[in-house]
Amino acid sequence: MYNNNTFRSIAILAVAAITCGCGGSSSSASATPASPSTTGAVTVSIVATNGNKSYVPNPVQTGGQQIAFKNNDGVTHHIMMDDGSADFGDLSPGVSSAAKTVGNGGNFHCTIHPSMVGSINGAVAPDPAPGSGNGY
Ligand SMILES: [Cu+2]
Repeated sequence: MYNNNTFRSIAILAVAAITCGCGGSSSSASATPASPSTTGAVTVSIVATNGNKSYVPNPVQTGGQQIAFKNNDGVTHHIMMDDGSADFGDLSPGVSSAAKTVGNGGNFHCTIHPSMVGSINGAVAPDPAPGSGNGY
């Protein structure tokens, strides 16, 4: 249960986070988040913070193509291969990552929400154990 001051602080922080635009090197005034081209790549949609159901499709089949992630969720995600071979960076809502080569595949996760697991060219990554964070 929050009192009014706590709630107001959270609301102000949320607005600040949305309007900040921190970390971007672009000076573009466009209202649409810039997304790099993902032509020819397999694009994985990030749909929720929901264990191994966070991505569509999952598992991902690349057929040797590059892979990119598009954040169709409402919060920022940061996708990385478990083995560190590819890092797709911070993805704000609506933004697509650059397309990257992922070799023979493997498992990946969100560094912000470790319960968000997925797999490339393999079996479905197991849902994280209860208690591993983000409601799991
Ligand atoms: Cu995330």
